[in-house]
Amino acid sequence: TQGQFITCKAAVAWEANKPLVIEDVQVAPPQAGEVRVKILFTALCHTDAYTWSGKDPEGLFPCILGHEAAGIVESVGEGVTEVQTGDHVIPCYQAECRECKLCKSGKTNLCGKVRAATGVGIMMNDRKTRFSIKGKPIYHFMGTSTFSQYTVVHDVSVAKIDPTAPLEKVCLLGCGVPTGLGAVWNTAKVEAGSIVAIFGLGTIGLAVAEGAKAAGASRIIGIDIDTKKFDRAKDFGVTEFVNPKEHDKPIQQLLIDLTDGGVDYSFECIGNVSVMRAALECCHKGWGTSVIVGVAASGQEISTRPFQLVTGRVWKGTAFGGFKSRSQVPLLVDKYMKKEIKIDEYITHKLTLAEMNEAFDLLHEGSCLRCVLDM
Ligand code: NAD
Ligand code: AHE
Ligand code: ZN
Repeated sequence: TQGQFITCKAAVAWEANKPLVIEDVQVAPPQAGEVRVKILFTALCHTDAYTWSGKDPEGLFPCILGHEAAGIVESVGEGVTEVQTGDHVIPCYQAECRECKLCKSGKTNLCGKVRAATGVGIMMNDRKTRFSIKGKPIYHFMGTSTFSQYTVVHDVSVAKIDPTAPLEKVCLLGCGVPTGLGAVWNTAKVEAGSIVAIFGLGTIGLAVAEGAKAAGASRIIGIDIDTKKFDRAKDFGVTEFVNPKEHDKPIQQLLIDLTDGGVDYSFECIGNVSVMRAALECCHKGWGTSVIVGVAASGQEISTRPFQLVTGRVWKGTAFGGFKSRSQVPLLVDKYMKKEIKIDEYITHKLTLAEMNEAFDLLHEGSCLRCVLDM
C-alpha cells in the first residue's frame, strides 16, 4: 500500500452535534515529513466531545476527531528518519520538533512547528488534507484524527514506543493520563507533604490524584458534584471528599476552613470557569498555586479579584501535563510496563469503531472514565 491511497473506515463528524457516521474514507499517502499510521486502538476524551459540540473556536467540519490512540506505522514520507514501517507509535497532539523557538526555550512543552496547520485541520506541506470522501476533503483534528483506521500525522507528532507494550492500554498515554500526572509533576511541581485539592474526578482528576500520591502529598481532597465518583477515587489516592452541593458555604471558603487557610495546590479538571475561580481562591495566601487543566468553551472567561494574586496565589495552566511528547511518552510507556503508573484502572468500557456513537454517549455517564475502541 506504500505510495497508494488507502480506503478504510473512519468515524466522520459531518456537523456539530450530529451523530458521527462510519464512512469509507480515502487516506492519501504521506508526503515529506509525514507518517501514515494504522490506528489499532483509540479512546475518547472529553475534548473530542467538546469540539464535536460546536463550542471549540478551532472546530471545523466535516472532520475526523480523536487524539488518544496507539498504532503501527504503515509508511513514511520523504525525509522521515525517526520512525519506519512497523514501528509501534502513539500520535501526539502536542508536537515536539526540537528545533523551534518554543522547543528550544527549555521552558515549555508546546511546539510551534506544525500548530498553525493542526489548528485549521490541514497538513503543513501543501496546506491540504490527507482525508477525502469521493474527492471531498475531510479536515484533520488536533493533528491526530485517530477515529480512522488509518491516519496521516506530521513526523514531529508521533512517539515511537516499546513494541512489546499492549496498544489497547497504552493508547491512553496519548492524552488523559499524562495530562493529570504531568500537571502535578511538571506544571505544579507538588512537593511531599503538600495539601492538594482536585476539582472534578474524571480521568484527568484521577490522574492528578495518582500523581499527587506519588509526589507524597499529605492530603488529597477530591471535589465533585457526583457522589458516585468518590468510591473509585480512593483507589487513585484521594483521601477526602467534598460535594459542593451538600454545603451552603462557597466551596473555596469551605476548603480554606478545612485546611487552616487554604490548599498548597489545586487543579481544575472540569472546564468550568466559575470552578476555576474557586480553585484559585481556595489556595493558601502567599504561595498556593492553582493549575487550570479543564478546557472551557468558546467565549468563556476567568475572573477573580487581582488581590488574590497580589497576595501570592499563582494561577497557571497546563497542556498535556507539560510533557515533551516525543521524548517523554515512550518513558511513560516504560513506566507503565514497570507497573509504576496505572492505565488499566482508567479503562471502564471497550467497544468497536462501529459503536462510536454509543461511546460518545458513555462520555456523559458518570460510570465511564475511558472507553477504548478496537478499530
Ligand atoms: P470528565 O467529564 O470525566 O470529568 C469531569 C468531572 O467533573 C466529572 O466527574 C463531573 O462530575 C465533575 N464536575 C462537573 N461539574 C462540576 C462542578 N461544578 N463541581 C465539581 N465537579 C464537577 O472529564 P475528563 O475527561 O476528566 O476531562 C476533564 C477536562 O480536562 C475536560 O475539560 C477536558 O477537555 C480537559 N482536558 C484538558 C487537557 C489539557 O491538556 N489541558 C487534556 C485532556 C483533557
Ligand atoms: N481548540 C481549543 C483548544 C483546546 C485546548 O486547550 N486543548 C488542550 C488539549 S485538550 C486535550 O484533551 C491543549 O493542549 N491546548 C494547547 C494547544 O496547543 O492546543 C480551544 O478552545 O480553542
Ligand atoms: Zn484529550
